Amino acid sequence: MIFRSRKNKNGNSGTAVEETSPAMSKADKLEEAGDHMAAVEALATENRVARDMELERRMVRLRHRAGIELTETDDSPPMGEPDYDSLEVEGDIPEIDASEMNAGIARAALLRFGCLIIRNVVPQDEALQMRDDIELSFQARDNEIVDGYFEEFVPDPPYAILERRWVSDGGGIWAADSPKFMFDMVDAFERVGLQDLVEGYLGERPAFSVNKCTLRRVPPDAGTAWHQDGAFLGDVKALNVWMSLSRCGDVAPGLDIVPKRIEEILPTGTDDALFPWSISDKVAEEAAGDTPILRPIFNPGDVILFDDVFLHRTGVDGTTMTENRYAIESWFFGPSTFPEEYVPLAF
Ligand SMILES: O=C(O)CCC(=O)C(=O)O
Repeated sequence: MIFRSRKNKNGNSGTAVEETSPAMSKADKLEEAGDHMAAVEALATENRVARDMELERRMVRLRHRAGIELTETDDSPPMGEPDYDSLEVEGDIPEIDASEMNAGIARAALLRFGCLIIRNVVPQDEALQMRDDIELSFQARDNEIVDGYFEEFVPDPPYAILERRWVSDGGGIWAADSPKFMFDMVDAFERVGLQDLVEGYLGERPAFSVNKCTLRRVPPDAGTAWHQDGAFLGDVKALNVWMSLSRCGDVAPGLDIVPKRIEEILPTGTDDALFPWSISDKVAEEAAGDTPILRPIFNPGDVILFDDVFLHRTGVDGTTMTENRYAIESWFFGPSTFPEEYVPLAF
């Protein structure tokens, strides 16, 4: 938003009046014409030159409106083809460098091992900056400061937000509640090729959501529970891009994972399971069978991809870990399978 002083008849300055920036005017026209994502692009171009909270806030709103349209579809094109020939695995878990990443390898890895680790996806200094920004978002939320790092997103009716409290109690902030972070995150995902990878993997332009795109700050004594996200997402075509923004798995909580393809949703809420949707140790160990349960070490900017049937939990050890872990958990959906009670965003 530009503020310009309005001069009176004598040429003296009077009250300041608001004037819309050229990028905002362009976005207004594009939105009126129904092209929400072109409006996002116009604002993003301007925002890369001069950061502006108003633009960042508007982009979240436009992504939401584009997401509503995107998810009003019954089309479900086939998912990307797996490229088994390019998948070389040493050890128990497939791992590649960002320079090798593509949708075919990701599909092959998830179909064989349930997951794929990709190293160095975002440069470390950028990942650490994002870590600091997550910390600032938490501070803004905890001190009730509304400044672009944190402000609660209110969706267009009839969409409603029901479980924000549940996420914040679990050490998370929704990316949509941090317009500044959302801009940096989407920009980084686009720049490093994650957007193309997700689209190639799902076989269509993905939707993501307010509810399941979360910035995480996890302390060493955090709670944990084995789970498959499909237990509460329902029957979805989905991919989670989980990106570590600080070293974890040794000094800070990582992820405990069962690196094998599991086709079905396992029984939840049995034995010592903590929640109706979580899985007991007994069921998790039986499901793992001969597959070792791993706790990989991640550095800032590393990614693990997995889907809704992957068995995992937060990997905590209150006795040896001393630091918080920062990460992005971002779930992408084939639009026709978008979870009904979630609030859509276009990527
Ligand atoms: O970040 C964590 O510790 C948990 C992540 C998780 O459960 C998920 O990404 O589905």
